[in-house]
Amino acid sequence: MKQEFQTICPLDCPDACSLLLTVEEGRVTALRGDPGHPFTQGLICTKMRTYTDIIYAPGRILHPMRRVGPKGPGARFERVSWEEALDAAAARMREASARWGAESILPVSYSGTMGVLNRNAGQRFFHRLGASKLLRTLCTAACKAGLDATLGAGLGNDCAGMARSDHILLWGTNPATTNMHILPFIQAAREKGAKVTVIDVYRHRTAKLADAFVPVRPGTDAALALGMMHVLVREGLIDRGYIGRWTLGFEALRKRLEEYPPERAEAVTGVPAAEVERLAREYGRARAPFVRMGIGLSRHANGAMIVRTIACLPALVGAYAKEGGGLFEISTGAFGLDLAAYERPEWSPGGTRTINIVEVGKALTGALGGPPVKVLFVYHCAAAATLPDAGAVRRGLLREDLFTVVHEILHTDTVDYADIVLPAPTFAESPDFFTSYGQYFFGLNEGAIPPRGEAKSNYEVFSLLAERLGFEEPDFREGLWEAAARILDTPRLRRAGITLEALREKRYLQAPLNTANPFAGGFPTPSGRLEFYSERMERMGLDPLPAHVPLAEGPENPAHAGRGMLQLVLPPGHHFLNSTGNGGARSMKGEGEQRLFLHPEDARERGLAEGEPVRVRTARGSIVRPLRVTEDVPRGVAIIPGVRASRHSPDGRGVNELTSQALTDMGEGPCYHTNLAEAAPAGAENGREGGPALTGAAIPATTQAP
Ligand SMILES: Nc1nc2c(c(=O)[nH]1)N[C@H]1C(S)=C(S)[C@@H](COP(=O)(O)OP(=O)(O)OC[C@H]3O[C@@H](n4cnc5c(=O)[nH]c(N)nc54)[C@H](O)[C@@H]3O)O[C@H]1N2
Ligand SMILES: Nc1nc2c(c(=O)[nH]1)N[C@H]1C(S)=C(S)[C@@H](COP(=O)(O)OP(=O)(O)OC[C@H]3O[C@@H](n4cnc5c(=O)[nH]c(N)nc54)[C@H](O)[C@@H]3O)O[C@H]1N2
Ligand code: SF4
Ligand SMILES: [Mo]
Repeated sequence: MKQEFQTICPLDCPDACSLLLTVEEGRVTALRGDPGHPFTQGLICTKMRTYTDIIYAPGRILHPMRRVGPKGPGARFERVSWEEALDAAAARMREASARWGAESILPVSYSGTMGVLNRNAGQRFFHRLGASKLLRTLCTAACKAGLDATLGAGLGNDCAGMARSDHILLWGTNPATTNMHILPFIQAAREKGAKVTVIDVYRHRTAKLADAFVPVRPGTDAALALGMMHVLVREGLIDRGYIGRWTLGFEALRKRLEEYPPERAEAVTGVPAAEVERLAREYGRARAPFVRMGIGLSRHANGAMIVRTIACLPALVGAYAKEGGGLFEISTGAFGLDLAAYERPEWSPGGTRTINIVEVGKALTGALGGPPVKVLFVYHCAAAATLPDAGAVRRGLLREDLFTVVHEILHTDTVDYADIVLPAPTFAESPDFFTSYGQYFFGLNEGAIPPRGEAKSNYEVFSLLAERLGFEEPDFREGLWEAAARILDTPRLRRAGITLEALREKRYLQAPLNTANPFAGGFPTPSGRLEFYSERMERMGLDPLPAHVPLAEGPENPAHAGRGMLQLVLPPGHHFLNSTGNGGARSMKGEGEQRLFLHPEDARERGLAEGEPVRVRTARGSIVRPLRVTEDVPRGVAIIPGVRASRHSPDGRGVNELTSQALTDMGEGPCYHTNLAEAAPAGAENGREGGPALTGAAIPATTQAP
């Protein structure tokens, strides 16, 4: 018998698609995009089209396991019962609490599933336990902080509106890879004559489809935006009415802009002054310009300031209020769930420490101070592959005195370090409800097939652990949908008719706000206006006005001038969702061998040839990858696309060996794209783990003002 089930894609992707799963004889045989969903529009990406490779992966974890023998690559496991596995985990947590205090227990979770219930299932358990709290900042924290400063929230004009724009800037985003469901809106605009410009650090898939590509040096976009704003003001291409009614601090901004003539923008960004002027004039003369800003852009030590600065641009021309115009980066501010009712932050004892997920490497190697981490509980996170400074994470995970539980679908790098492994279900097997960070729809997944093997969801695991630890709060005994109903039960959502019942009936519901322009009634800032000048930033000791802040680990730092260093950026791969595609046969084949991309001149100067192994080194570590010589990458920039785990890397070293635990200027996010690197022939080292000397001490980790 053939049946079709409607679900939501659980991957950490802005599109949060509605999917139709074909099930035959209890087996998922096909996945397709739901033609009825206004954002999905029947389209599906390559990652999800081939997702049966993950549901039925030969290496899928189907039973609880216990490690036998040493930790690390090649670790061996034997099957145990759920009883044994949970008893062992509970006993270790009890013991660690008694000996070192509950803060010696650290949960690490991120975005294997974006289902609201399962993504956050451990929160109340670890709060009740008194464990160290995890600050989950990998993805949107820095851009949210930047948007908060200017707009007051993580909101923007709905990307569907792009269909009515006449001028589109794709700024630090590669939607053909990371956000494909906006392409039909862009195409519709283009058919009516809109121009599409990509501003990025390399010519990616989307840049090749666009009308124009503007390469910028990594971490310099604020200077480009300020140069454009300088021209807009100088040439009177601004909307004084909008500025007067809806913004704060224009006079201060105008003065600041005097410091950023196009010539300065050129010197900082590498974009010729004439090109800065052209970009500004096209933008200023457009009827309804739309900026789709990427999140990747914010993964720099100055990332929040970059986001905040670009978000000022549409206000100068009044684009936020124009049909088809405006700006979008994230929509997380729209949904207004009562997560506290679910997560119970009040159960965590006062003063409990918080550990930033960016700094898990430091936490595990004792570099943060405080109680040692003795029990690590990793769920829906490929920590050893995706967290920055993977070398430090790996050294921590190798500690003999660390007890690690990993709850996973697949055998990831992290599993190699687990004492106990618990089997998790895929979304086809695990009901949940969803919001989105790239569009404005709630969605529901009631599952399609029973869990494979003995897999249990995050939600179930924490209910079972709570029982073992004797937690008596009724929360731990409530059913999944009871919890969902409580999370959705807010006055705003109730008024808008957004309830679990309504979601069951309609399958997806739009968030209750004016999605075309969430700022039509004012901005959710302290002043109610878009803040060119931010008193909150001033109070934080930051520059209250938009500014270009040079990267300390960047070519503008005199300490690095003339050293021939490359700015290394590590953007997502087309066939993977973070490291998740590493586990799918067709994704691996589609993505092919991972390579280092360099400009022909940079390759020549270093004696590097196409296809040859190159050692790429930063202050954190080094990896070896074959070279691709390409003019798609500007001079001075190096690109390695795709989050590849160690076990799927030729040298046993994943890309995040190269990244740092530095934090962004606001939001405490990661700096995956702020790296200075050297590249040298791997063969020239006679097997030595060496190459040109580059020490951690040479590179200050944080950004400083000039
Ligand atoms: N195929 C695929 N899709 C994905 C993901 C994936 O791994 N693979 N990951 C998902 C996740 S978790 C997220 S958060 C989103 C992120 O998706 P996006 O918001 O699109 O962000 P990124 O793709 O991380 O980065 C976007 C672009 O920023 C560029 N960039 C880096 N530094 C700079 C800079 O200084 N200036 C400019 N102008 N550009 C810069 C990179 O080259 C890259 O092309 O994508 C999601 N979708
Ligand atoms: N170099 C570099 N590194 C990056 C990025 C980058 O652009 N460059 N992007 C960063 C970003 S934006 C993000 S969001 C992070 C994401 O980092 P992660 O959250 O680690 O994302 P994934 O690599 O997709 O790993 C998720 C894991 O969860 C498992 N999983 C899926 N569903 C479930 C479930 O229901 N339960 C359990 N227990 N497990 C499940 C999957 O099998 C998978 O191994 O990576 C970051 N790392
Ligand atoms: S990964 Fe993104 S584009 Fe692909 S199906 Fe999931 S939500 Fe849609
Ligand atoms: Mo992300």
